[in-house]
Amino acid sequence: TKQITIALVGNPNAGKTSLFNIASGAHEHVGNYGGVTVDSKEGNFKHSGYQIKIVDLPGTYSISAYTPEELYVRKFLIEEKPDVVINVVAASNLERNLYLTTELIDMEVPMVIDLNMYDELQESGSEFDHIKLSKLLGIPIVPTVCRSGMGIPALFDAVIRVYENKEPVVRRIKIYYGHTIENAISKTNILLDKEKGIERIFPTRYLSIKLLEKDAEVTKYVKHAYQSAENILQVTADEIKDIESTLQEDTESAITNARYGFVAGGLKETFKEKLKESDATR
Ligand code: GDP
Ligand code: MG
Ligand code: K
Repeated sequence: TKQITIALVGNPNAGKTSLFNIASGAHEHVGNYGGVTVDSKEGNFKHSGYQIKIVDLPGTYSISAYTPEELYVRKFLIEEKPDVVINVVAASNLERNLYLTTELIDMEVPMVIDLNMYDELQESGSEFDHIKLSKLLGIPIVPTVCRSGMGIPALFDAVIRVYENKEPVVRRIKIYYGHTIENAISKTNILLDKEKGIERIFPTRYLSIKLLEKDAEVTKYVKHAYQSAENILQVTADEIKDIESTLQEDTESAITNARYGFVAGGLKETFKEKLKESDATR
């Protein structure tokens, strides 16, 4: 049998541990994540002829590497390179949950979105065309209720299809950061790609975005791995200055806002929130 590793990535309380428990038969504590230690749990199970190792990672709202949890998740994705990532998304709070999704898209990881808490979405009366969003993103989206197990076999079927490259989804979207930032990304991409003989552990576009975000870890990595680092970082610093004078905001906020804008745009086309009565009668 073939062996693959799946990592669960998502906000706290999205249902990662519930999914982990059902899939692997484990009995990990489900509830509020309040522990001080940051670690992951591993379980094993079989699905469609595969021996699957499933890893329950700490919950995070972002993977920008500002908290120990975020650093842990990012390091895991980069160093362990799971075969497929399941991005567990709480359907009850799409806007906030999908922010992390934009970062996973930038990292270009093979992924499936688990649209969990589907029961709550249905009870809310809101309408969400997840099939349309899936097509917009180029990422399979599978509804589940991890509390009961609904949808979980279909979720792992999608994981296997992604692993085997059999998902009908043709092309994965890229987050569009707006004309000014995209120009800077392209320039940095060229410099990064010019250097030969580098083991590319990050996608080039991701490195460029992170350099523009002044990400300390990625900057350190580029310094260490690229012979022309000095030039690359100088050019990036100049680009940052240009961006900030053009947009009148720092590049970190511009990039963060573009991610939120991307999510809002996708939801505008696919999500119709049912207003609570108290809202509607006001
Ligand atoms: P984690 O923080 O991502 O590991 O999330 P947990 O698995 O600990 O789940 C957080 C809470 O959501 C728990 O109370 C679960 O019982 C509940 N939960 C998980 N999945 C679902 C679901 O699909 N529907 C509903 N209504 N609750 C869920
Ligand atoms: Mg958990
Ligand atoms: K939890």
